[in-house]
Amino acid sequence: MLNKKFTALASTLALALTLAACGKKPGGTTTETAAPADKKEAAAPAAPAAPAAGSGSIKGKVSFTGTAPDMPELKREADPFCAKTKMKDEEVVVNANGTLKNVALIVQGAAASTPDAAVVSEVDQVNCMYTPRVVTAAFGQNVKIVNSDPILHNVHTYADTKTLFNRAQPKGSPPMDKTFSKDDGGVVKFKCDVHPWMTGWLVLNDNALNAVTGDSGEFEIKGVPAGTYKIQAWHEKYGPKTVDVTVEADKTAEANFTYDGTEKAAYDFKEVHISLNHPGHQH
Ligand SMILES: [Cu+2]
Repeated sequence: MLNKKFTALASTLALALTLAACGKKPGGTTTETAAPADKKEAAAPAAPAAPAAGSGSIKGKVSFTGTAPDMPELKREADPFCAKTKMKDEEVVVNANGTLKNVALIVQGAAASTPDAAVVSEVDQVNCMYTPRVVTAAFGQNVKIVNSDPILHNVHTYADTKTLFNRAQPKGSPPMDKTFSKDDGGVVKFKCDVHPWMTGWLVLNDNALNAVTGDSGEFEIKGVPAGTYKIQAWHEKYGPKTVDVTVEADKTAEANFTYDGTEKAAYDFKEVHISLNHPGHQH
């Protein structure tokens, strides 16, 4: 998957940044520099170049303990093409295993990094729905917006209530390549003025150490440089939650979240996002 591609790349960049920033302390203190015998997953490709830093993974699950809200059928009759496919409102999707879908997870406090221009996050418009509904990207990373439908959509993006751009994308048009900056905030909302039910979300972060939950409610973020971070979960209706996690080289740390359905997104995600970043992070 794309996510893996840019996660791996981001980790390489992050590692490089870490090394550049910290320098190599000659004869420095032995922090958690893994003793060679400790290396269980020696197959990890990132290891050989930088034995002093290393990276691990973060794995977790987003549980939902409340009553799953109804998913009303969307009224799409106004457009004959859209009307052909019945769709439900996916603002809240509770999975069969009691987990929450479409929750974005971002690693805060890791070195800022933007993946190579070839690594893109993609949002498609399929059957008059943004697909996937929630995507993540690093600031400055390419976001490719595709229209696979045989009809006109217009991509209207918002930071809170402010329009970032609003562009028609008629049937058969080439994908739009866009990048977003820190000034756009932590969350960008996608709407279509032709089809008012269409909603999508782009969650942005300083780095590409991001994930979104799917049908299992689980996530895994690989290539996280060893260190302590805040992992932030974000759901469009229920808002952000944060967990502290320490990642050790070649190990998998756990970060689990629980929503009970009483939470409310205050749309102050931007503020939360910025205040939780390390003070010393780079742009
Ligand atoms: Cu549309």
